[in-house]
Amino acid sequence: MAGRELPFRGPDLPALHPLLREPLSADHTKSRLLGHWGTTPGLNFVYAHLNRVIRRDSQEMLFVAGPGHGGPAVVANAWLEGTYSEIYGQVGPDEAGMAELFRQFSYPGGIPSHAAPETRDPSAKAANSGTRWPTPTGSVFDNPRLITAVVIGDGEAETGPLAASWHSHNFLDPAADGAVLPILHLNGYKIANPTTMARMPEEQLEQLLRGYGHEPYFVTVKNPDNTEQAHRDFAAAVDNCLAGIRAIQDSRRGGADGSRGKMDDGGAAAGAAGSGAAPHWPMIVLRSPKGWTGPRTVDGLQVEGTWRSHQVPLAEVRTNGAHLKQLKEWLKSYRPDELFDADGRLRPEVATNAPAGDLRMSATPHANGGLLRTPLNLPACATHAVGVAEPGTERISPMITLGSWMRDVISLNMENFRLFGPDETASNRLQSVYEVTDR
Ligand SMILES: Cc1ncc(C[n+]2csc(CCOP(=O)(O)OP(=O)(O)O)c2C)c(N)n1
Repeated sequence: MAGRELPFRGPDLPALHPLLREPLSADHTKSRLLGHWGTTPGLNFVYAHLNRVIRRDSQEMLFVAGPGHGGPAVVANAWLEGTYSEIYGQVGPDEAGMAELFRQFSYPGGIPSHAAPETRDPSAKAANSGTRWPTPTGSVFDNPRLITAVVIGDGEAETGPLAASWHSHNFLDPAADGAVLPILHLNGYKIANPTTMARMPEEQLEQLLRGYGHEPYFVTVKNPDNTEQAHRDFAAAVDNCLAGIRAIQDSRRGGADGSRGKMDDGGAAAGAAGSGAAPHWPMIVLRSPKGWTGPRTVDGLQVEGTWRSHQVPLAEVRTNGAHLKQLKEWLKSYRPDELFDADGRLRPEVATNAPAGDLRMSATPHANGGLLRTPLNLPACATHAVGVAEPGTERISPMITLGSWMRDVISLNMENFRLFGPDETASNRLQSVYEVTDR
């Protein structure tokens, strides 16, 4: 996979010095600044914590970023884990590679500022707020070892598709399927306005989420400077969620034949945690400041913890010396020399925080259909052909004919094909499929 070229290389920039080993000057920056900072620290925080449990438990996990505008987070983590360099050989795991990564981010011939399918690192991701929860649910169907973590922005949570997605766990069978771990990220703002969920009284939000069938664990970053507290609290919440997921699954899997629960028994089999009661799937509500760890104020106005951090918090670094100085201080605050060695490679003690090989969320085969798909065994259409001696004389339903072909497709591919529809399989005349599969 190494060495794949990007299709087109945009204009060259003056040398970028990502590790700030040269004094930062205005022409080390791009003329057009583009990207979404506000959501990014939250995504990084969650990603790092998931890495901890992946390593501890050898847990297969998939990461879905509902706030797909936080492209910097998913791209950076794919690079830090080495996956990005394995795919794009010219973006190596060193200072030169980092400079090229920074150059190509949101730049002609490079990669989009949003997490996007055309960026070919295989981490699961989304570019559009609100539309992605079906991805995690689908990813764990018949995938009992997988946990898919999905970060949901509070702005995204106000969209119709996302609001409907809270019900999707009702389609999961704890015996045969994996689990989805929703992480509702209340950073308080969408693009330019406050969000409703972040302003609900906590008790009301808790009742709402319980009503949807979840067991919410709240983590609140009360003091943005006290990152240790935040890390401890979030780690405990992740541990509680994993324990809760395993308890639900164990209670349904012990001695079970692994077959799927049926929805036509009133949902009891699909939702039961042993006793027949529907389980409350664990989830996390993370309240953290938007743009956490970024510039606290700019030009006398609060930025961290407000909507002003949504995109580019320091927009005038080329023309405003105070902004440039703040940018330097901000970047230095991450102490790059403690993270990277003289060649710009991640220091081994830092690199080991990420899992290895296929357990890396950026490399998981669960997000790479090209590695997992197997061809369908398709019956010949001709065996379902309908003889029409003369046009307009016979009454034959094309949908019923299609249904009998679909029946044969299902019976030949019981392990890797599923017909999925909310309600209209029979009313759309595909009922022959019920000869070989349950509703
Ligand atoms: C379907 C869709 N509509 C609109 C947008 C434009 N958009 C980009 S960011 C954003 C706000 C997202 O807010 P939130 O989910 O709270 O994310 P965060 O605050 O973490 O950035 C919107 C509406 C989008 N990306 N997708």
